Amino acid sequence: MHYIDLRSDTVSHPTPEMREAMARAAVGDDVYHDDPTVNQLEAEAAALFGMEAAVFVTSGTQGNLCALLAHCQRGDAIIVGDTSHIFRYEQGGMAQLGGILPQPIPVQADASFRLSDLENALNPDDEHMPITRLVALENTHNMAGGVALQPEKIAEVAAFARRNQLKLHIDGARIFNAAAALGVDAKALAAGADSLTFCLSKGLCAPAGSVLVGGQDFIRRARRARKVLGGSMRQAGILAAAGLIALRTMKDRLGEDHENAQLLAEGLSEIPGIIIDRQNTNFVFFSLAAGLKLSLPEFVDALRDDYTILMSPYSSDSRQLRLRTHYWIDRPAIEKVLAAVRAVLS
Ligand code: TLP
Repeated sequence: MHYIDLRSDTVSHPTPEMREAMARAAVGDDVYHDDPTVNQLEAEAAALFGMEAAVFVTSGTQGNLCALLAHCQRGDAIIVGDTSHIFRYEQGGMAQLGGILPQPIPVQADASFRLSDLENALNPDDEHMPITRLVALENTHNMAGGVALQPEKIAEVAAFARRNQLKLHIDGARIFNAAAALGVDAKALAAGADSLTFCLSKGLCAPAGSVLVGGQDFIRRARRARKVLGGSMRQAGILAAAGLIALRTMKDRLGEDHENAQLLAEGLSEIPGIIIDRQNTNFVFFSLAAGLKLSLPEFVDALRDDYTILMSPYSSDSRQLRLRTHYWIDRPAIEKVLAAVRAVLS
């Protein structure tokens, strides 16, 4: 059955070109640094962000955790957004596996941090307190509705980090969406950062994998962290081959997904009973109006069962839904979704 799947961009499948490249990929044992396709992916990824080195990891979660383990010691603290993916949706891996204490601060609507919040969260040099070692940003910001963080805001945090001898890590799971939305080069969004993770398997359509970029010594430590997390793969060139296509051809078309998200939001806003909450990049958040007869589960079930359209409720206790556009959601699919929502709510 063919579904129009708007639950996330993680559901995107590899393209035919990726499958072809995967079948033909030259491979070796990546734990011996012998896989030419992985090496190529890492070299291209590092160059794209103006960093010295890169390591191919299994997922965004693993990339972020490898970064924190490589930057911090047990007992260190990091300043992180209270709605960030690292803090909320990665099982507290930093604390669970790394003995690192998260110090959450509020994330503003534009995904930035207030300087006063950063300053208040920074521990003084006092033996009662953990040593603050790092600040983590997220771009685009998932819980802030997919908003792209502006380079000037990144620069402010980078300057704060430098002044206080902190490292700056960026969870750039969707950094190319941010670059497309802001009309800047991805490198500009890594300026001042010590490390950045980006995902190949979200809007870029690769079947699996993320890349962590940073300095040479940092990446050596991150590779050790990846090993202990069980993330070192062998003939991983099969996956990296899809990643190379993602980097070379898919990152530059993400603007289309943003246009489709905008069209979707515009169309939905004209349907009685729908309230658009936020639309940024490839994200659309909307709510069902309180007066509707239909409950949120009934709405989601009707779209799935009668129209083969998949949507995710944002949380079980709200009437909000979160949609993401991606490569496999084209204009005709947007039209079908709008017609289906109109029919379900009529
Ligand atoms: N996010 C997923 C879910 O985990 C919520 C999604 O569908 O959006 N950073 C950010 C900003 C993310 O949104 C995600 C995935 C990750 C990191 C983790 O990536 P993976 O799923 O590859 O571990």
